[in-house]
Amino acid sequence: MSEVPAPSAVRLDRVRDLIVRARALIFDVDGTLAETEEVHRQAFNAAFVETNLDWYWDQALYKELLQVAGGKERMRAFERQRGRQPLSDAEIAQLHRIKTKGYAGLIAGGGCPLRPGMEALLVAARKRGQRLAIATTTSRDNIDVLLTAALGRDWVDRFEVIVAGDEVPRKKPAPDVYLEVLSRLGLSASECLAIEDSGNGLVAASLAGIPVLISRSMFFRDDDFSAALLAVDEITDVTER
Ligand code: XBP
Ligand code: MG
Repeated sequence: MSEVPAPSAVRLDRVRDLIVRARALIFDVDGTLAETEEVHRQAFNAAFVETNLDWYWDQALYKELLQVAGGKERMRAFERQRGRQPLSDAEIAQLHRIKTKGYAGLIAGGGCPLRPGMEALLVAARKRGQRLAIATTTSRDNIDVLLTAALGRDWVDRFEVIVAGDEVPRKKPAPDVYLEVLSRLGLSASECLAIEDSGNGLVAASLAGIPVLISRSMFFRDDDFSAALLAVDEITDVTER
């Protein structure tokens, strides 16, 4: 990947200003709040073993498959690639339930810490009176197990609006989850700031008209973030002077 030029001081200041002025900060979950996709990958592979499927997703393959948002949709896309006898929707749903249970066990067992600077940003935003929301493709159960481990049981009190993947008709890169968050907040897109990690997330928030700050994550480093306000390696690159 070609070296990405460091953001200019002017651009950094502009984004810092937007972070503190936005009426609401809207957070993606996987890859953004925490580096969870490696845990998801392990949970998928454990589910394939448990159901005697001869599927195995190594990191290179998972990186490709992650272009498809949504675990059920990702398994369906993988199946199409293999051109084998398709699983029924009920079998895919059952496989996803097993995977989700396994993910919960991995997170509850070992946890997956929030990325550097994320909790401090949540605390600072609340102190400034900013409204906080979540717009994610994953399930509410997965959000709960991750943020309970990372922030404690009262994590949910920090977020005024939470919209999960299956609660809207279309997953990212469609804007549905972000449009639903804006509607429930009663705010316009330009009053908010979305914090994301992937190209699909950038497209989804941008289609909803929301400015986007990217915190690059493990599997999406090579995505095109040219439409973002700014792309940084860690949120601390912009929140900590
Ligand atoms: C990332 C996703 C999810 C996870 C797996 O969501 O695309 O599908 O990879 O979780 P985010 P599920 O929008 O938070 O980055 O198996 O529950 O889909
Ligand atoms: Mg993400």
